[in-house]
Amino acid sequence: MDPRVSQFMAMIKSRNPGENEFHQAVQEVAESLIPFIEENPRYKQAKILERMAEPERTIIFRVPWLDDKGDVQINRGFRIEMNSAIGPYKGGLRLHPTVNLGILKFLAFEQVLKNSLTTLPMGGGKGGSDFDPKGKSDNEVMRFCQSFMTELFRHIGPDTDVPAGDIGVGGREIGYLFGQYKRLKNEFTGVLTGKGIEWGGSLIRPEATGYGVTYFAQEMLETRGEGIKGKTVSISGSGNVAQYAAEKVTEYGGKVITMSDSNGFIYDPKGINSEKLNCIMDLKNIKRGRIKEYAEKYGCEYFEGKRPWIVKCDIALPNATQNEISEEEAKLLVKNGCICVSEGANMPSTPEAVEVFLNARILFGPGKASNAGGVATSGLEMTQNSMRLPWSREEVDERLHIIMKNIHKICVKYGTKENGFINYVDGANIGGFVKVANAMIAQGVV
Ligand code: NDP
Ligand code: 2IT
Repeated sequence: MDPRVSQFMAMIKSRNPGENEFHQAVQEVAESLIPFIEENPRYKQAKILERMAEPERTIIFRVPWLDDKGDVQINRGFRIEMNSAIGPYKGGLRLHPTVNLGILKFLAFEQVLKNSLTTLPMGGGKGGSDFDPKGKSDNEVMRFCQSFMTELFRHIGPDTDVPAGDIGVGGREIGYLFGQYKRLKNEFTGVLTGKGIEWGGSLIRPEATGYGVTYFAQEMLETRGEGIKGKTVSISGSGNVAQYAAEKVTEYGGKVITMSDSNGFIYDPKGINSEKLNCIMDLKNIKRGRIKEYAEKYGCEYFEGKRPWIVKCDIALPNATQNEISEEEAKLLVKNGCICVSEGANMPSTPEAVEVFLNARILFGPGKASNAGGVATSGLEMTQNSMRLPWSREEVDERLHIIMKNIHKICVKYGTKENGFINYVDGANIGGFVKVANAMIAQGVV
């Protein structure tokens, strides 16, 4: 490792002990940025990277609520307000039993660079709780969300910090959170994104991350004269991002052959067409069931406890969670002929897997670039809320598509190497950094 990176990482690790995912995210960025910063001493003098790795504010709070039996439950709530140099803090809320400070700091750190790449005026933040929505009734989820917002509301606002969804937070949860915020503040504002269409939401926001990840894959493929049409595509996850990635891939003429949840994956070599996808949407969004039921219904294979990367595909879209592609799985993907990985999840590839993809010179789109369509469309929701004027489906989708093309261009600008290879990791890290860094310098030591 570059000794400047190891020195920087030693400082990060000693200041943030035990926060492994945060270390991982910072290190990946530091490896791209430290050589760039050496060439641009004003960033070094102003200690921009050191400042970016320290949240502006971290809020941790108790979330007590009553379950359906009347028993008291206690969860921990978080909001990391990472960086507001280019706009209000912006980023999702995650509800999952694994949530801890280190995971949310990694997500908030990534979010700052991602939001900058969208070209919209949004700073970065992330929050959530170790609450597990699985197996909870709607009423329990509502009581949890109301309690969570009863503390969070004093820290957020449409010009301060604008949360949205992430794992375990979709339309239902945003509804309960919004209702409680409005009640506490007596204000109807665009304080959250991912709202329902009847009460300030944007068309295409539910679809945006999955569509964006597909648009980004298509852009990458076009640099090599290729496209999604006719390709086999492995998708992990079966939640918000996975569902709409599957929809767009199918629309582009690709064949989706896998989807998964935390228990295992289904392999449908005939392809998950739109009718079958509707069934998955119903299974996951309404019945809140397991992906295994798809295999039973359509008579295809189900692999319990396995991830989809063991089957042959042309394109892989990891859309579930962090560190879901190991080094071994990355090697298998490459060996089986995979030419493109576009990350819908945040940091789904381990550092070793990323190295495998880059060494094999395949097209690798890191999450902060390829999954930025979700937050970008949240930015468009904020714009519509400010204007008090909703846009049509076509208008929002077109803007999303243009933003994804622009992010691709930024990656090409900052990531193209002398031999012509586009390193999208460097491109996204440097491209996202410059705007935030310049804003921080202009605003002084704050
Ligand atoms: P959802 O909660 O809608 O779906 C998550 C999916 O991933 C589910 O299929 C879930 O399975 C699976 N999953 C979650 N945790 C794990 C785990 N530890 N191991 C295996 N599978 C897991 O979330 P989203 O689709 O919104 O988010 C997916 C990813 O995309 C996350 O990394 C998120 O940060 C990222 N992302 C989301 C955006 C958005 O707008 N929603 C925007 C940009 C990125 P199960 O049901 O069994 O838990
Ligand atoms: O990781 C992400 O970019 C998100 N979960 C979406 C955040 C947002 O504010 O829409």
